[in-house]
Amino acid sequence: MASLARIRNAVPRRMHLARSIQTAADSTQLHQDASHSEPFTVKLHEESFHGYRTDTPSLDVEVTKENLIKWYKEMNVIRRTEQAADALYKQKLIRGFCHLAIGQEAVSVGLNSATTFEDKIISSYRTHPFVILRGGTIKSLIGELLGRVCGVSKGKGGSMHVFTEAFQGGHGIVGAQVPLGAGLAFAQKYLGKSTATFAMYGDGASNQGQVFESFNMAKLWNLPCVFVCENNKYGMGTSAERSSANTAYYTRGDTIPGIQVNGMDIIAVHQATKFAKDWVTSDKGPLLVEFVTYRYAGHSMSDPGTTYRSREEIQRMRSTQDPIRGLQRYISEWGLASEEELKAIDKEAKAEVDKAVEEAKASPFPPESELWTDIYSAGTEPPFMRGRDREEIHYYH
Ligand SMILES: Cc1ncc(C[n+]2csc(CCOP(=O)(O)OP(=O)(O)O)c2C)c(N)n1
Ligand SMILES: [Mg+2]
Repeated sequence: MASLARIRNAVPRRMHLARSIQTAADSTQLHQDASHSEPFTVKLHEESFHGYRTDTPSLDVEVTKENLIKWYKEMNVIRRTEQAADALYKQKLIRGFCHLAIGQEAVSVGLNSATTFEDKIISSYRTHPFVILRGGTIKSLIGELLGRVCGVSKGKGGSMHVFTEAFQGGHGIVGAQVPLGAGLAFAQKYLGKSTATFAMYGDGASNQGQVFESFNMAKLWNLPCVFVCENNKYGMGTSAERSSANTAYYTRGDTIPGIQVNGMDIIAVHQATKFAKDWVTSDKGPLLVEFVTYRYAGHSMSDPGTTYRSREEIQRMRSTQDPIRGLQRYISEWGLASEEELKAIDKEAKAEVDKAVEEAKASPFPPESELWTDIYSAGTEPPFMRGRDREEIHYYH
C-alpha cells in the first residue's frame, strides 16, 4: 500500500543517464513484496512539473506493477505499429499523408491511462496511437492507412482522419480541433456530465488565433476543457524557438492556469492527466497542460527530418530520453520484471502487429459506391451530388 512505501526524497539515482527528469522508487520496500501486486509509491524528479498560477501535481505517485507493465506493452505495440506503417509507406502500400508519433508514446499512453472512454480526446493528424488505445484495433488502424474496408473510417479517411467512439479524431487542419474540443467540453457541461475533454494541439498550432479564442470562451464559460499542448519542439521544419515568442506554452492561457510536464516520462504524464481531470471536473474551469516531448521521425513521411536539426540531436534524445527505454529501466531497476520478460513483451507486440498487418492487407478496398456514403446523416442528403467532373452525378433520391 502507498502508506507502507518509504518515499525517498534523495537525489535521483540515475543522474548519469542525463534524463532531465526522472522518477525514483524505494527498492527496499519493493524487494520485501515479492508479488508486487500491491500499489506502491514512487517519487518523481522535482523538475517533473512547472506551474503557472497553480500548484503542481504531487511528486508522489501511486502505481502498480500491472499498470507499469501494461503501459510498457502499450507503448511497445504503438511503436511497432508505427514502424510497420513506416515500412508500408515506403513500399507504397500507404499513400497520401502519414504522420508518425514515434518518440511521443508516453503522451498518448499516459493520457489514456488516467481517463475513461467517457472523457473526450480530440487531436490533430498525429494520432495513430489513440485508435489502438481507445476502442480500435491495430488491424483497423493499419487497414485505414491502407485504405481498406476494415479501416476505422472504412478506408475513406486515411492516416489523418481516424476516429473511434472514444476518440474524436483525427483532424488535418492545424488547430481546428481546439475549438471543436471546447465545443465537446461545452456539451459535457451542458449535459451535466462529470467528464473532461482533452483538446490537443502542437507547438506550431499554438500561435493560431482560434486557439486563443477557444481559451477565452472556455474560461468565460468555465468549461471542463484541458488544453493539451504537445510540444514536440518542431512544427514541420520550424523549431519552437523560431515560431513562438514565448515557448513556455503552459503560461499562454492568460487567466487560465497551466502546468508543464515532462512528456517523456509516462509516470509524470499519468500523474498530470489525473490532476488535470480532477481540476476540470471539480468546476475550476479550463487548464493548460504542456507535455514536453520529442518527435524522432520527420514531420511526415516526405520529410527526412534532418535538414532543420542535427542527427546528433535526434540521437541524443533517443539515447537519453526515450519513453519506452525509460520505463523499461524503472521496471528492471525496481525488480518488477526480468529482462527476458520484457523482451518477450516486445516480441509479442511485434508478432501482434505483424499479424494485424497481414489481416489488414487481406481486406478489400471499399467499393466505389462508398464514395457517396457517410457525407450526410441519413435522411438529410440533397437530391444529388456532383462527383469529380460534371458528368459524374450521384442521385440520392
Ligand atoms: C491551417 C493549416 N495551416 C498549415 C497546415 C500545414 N501544416 C501541417 S502540420 C503543420 C505544423 C504543425 O506543427 P505542430 O502544431 O507543432 O504539430 P506537430 O506536427 O509537431 O505534431 C503545418 C504548418 C495545415 N495542415 N493547416
Ligand atoms: Mg510540433
